[in-house]
Amino acid sequence: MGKKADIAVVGLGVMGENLILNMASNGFTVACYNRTTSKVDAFVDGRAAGKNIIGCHSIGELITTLKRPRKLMLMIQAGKAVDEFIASVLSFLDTGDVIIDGGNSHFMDTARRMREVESNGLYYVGAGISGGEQGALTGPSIMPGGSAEAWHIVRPIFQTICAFTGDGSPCCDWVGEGGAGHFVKMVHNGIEYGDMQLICETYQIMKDGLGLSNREMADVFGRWNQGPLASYLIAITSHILTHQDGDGRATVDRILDVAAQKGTGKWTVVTALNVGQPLTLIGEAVFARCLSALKDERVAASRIFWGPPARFQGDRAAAIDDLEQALYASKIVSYAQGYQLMRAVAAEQGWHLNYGGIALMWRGGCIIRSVFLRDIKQAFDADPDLVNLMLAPFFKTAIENAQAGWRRTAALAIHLGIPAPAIGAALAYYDGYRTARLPANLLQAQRDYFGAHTYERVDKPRGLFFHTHWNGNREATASKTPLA
Ligand code: NBP
Repeated sequence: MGKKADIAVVGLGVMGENLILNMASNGFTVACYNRTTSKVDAFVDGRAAGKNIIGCHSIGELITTLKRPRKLMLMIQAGKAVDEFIASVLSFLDTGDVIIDGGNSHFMDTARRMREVESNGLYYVGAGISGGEQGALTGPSIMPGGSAEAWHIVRPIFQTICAFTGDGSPCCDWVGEGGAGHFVKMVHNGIEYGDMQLICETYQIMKDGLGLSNREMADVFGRWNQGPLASYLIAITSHILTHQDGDGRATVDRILDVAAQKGTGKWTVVTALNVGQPLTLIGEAVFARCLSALKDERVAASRIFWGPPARFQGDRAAAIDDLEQALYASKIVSYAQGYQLMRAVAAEQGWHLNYGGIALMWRGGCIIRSVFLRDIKQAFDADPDLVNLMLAPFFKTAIENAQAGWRRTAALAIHLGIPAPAIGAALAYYDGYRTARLPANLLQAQRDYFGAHTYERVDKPRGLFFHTHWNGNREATASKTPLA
């Protein structure tokens, strides 16, 4: 028997192949297997040639190739495939071996799988991985969670192959029990949806409202990338806007305006709805993709409905400065909402999430990497129990400074008839959050009127519920429990 492998990776898709090459270039010996075994041969003879990568054609062969405790990492399609693979491999493994799922699995599936795998004497790790093809090859952000005992087993590999921040901190740390790693990765993806939608809204306001050319917009995004908005997504947006097809025409102008989605944004919003958290910006980002998909209806409606002529008259440079403020403030709201969701789910699941550590993991390697995450880390390091990111002194001042431009941008979009749902949702959330008395008093009255659902009163202690006979005598009656 030849050299034993440090880890096995199952699945030779885009992510699997590149992670294997990353591991091998960092000195690890990697065994690989793929359901369609011809891909193993193609990989071993191609990109993996001459490297410490062992191609295997059966699960049995894969397992015997591994050092103990065995580490078996799945990089396959999320869902049924993961359950089927786990079921097929259990009988080959021994106590103390570790199964790692590096795909985009739902965190509740991961929690369930961890229980099942642990009941067989094995450990289970659900590791969210972000960074796409390039990140997998050169250093992704890795968010592992699951069986706590497995962390010291997988840590030497994960904290070697991951991305690092400028000061040398690994963008990988233990997130928590059960599905915590995949949950944090899911929220990362939701935030990615929000960041992308916000950038797209500023693009449309600049293009259709201010009449900027692709070149001019590329320059604006390039300038923004030098300031507090500096991030991977702003940088690639600037690059995309300069890219031309072979005939010299802008590639972006030829791309169909129908957004696809794989579901992690939707999962994030559904989770927020399940725990009653106002994740409005990411919700709008998901729905904006849904609306974009109604292309034929939109084209037909564009011939039926009219709005204001989207022509801007005024100071373009000042409007662009306002847009930068709107984007920045909206982004603060988006992350504030994302962190609120994490707090709520952590409380429900009994996780002790390290919020500053999560910001650190997202600082390098992943799609939402940005300068901004450094400020978030500092805010949570200063106050790990921060109730809302907007309340951190740094972000409170940032929102105060951005507020006037943010409001002008939202008003401009409405005035010009350009949809900016994420910017608008962010501002509405901010205004709602800072409003001591919302109109929910009237709403409660309506519920009590038509359904006798009861309400609490401002002139009585909390926890006492009243019902008014709205069409009869005007005296309220009290009870200790609300009706549904
Ligand atoms: P894909 O998501 O396209 O999956 C391809 C791999 O899954 C192939 O190896 C395929 O084997 C295998 N597979 C399938 Br499909 N059904 C299977 C089954 N029933 N049993 C065993 N293997 C099966 O690959 P990917 O884009 O590399 O992504 C891998 C995971 O990482 C996914 O969960 C994805 O969501 C996640 N992820 C992807 C990215 C990205 O940028 N692409 C980023 C972060 C995370 P075959 O060759 O025999 O069909």
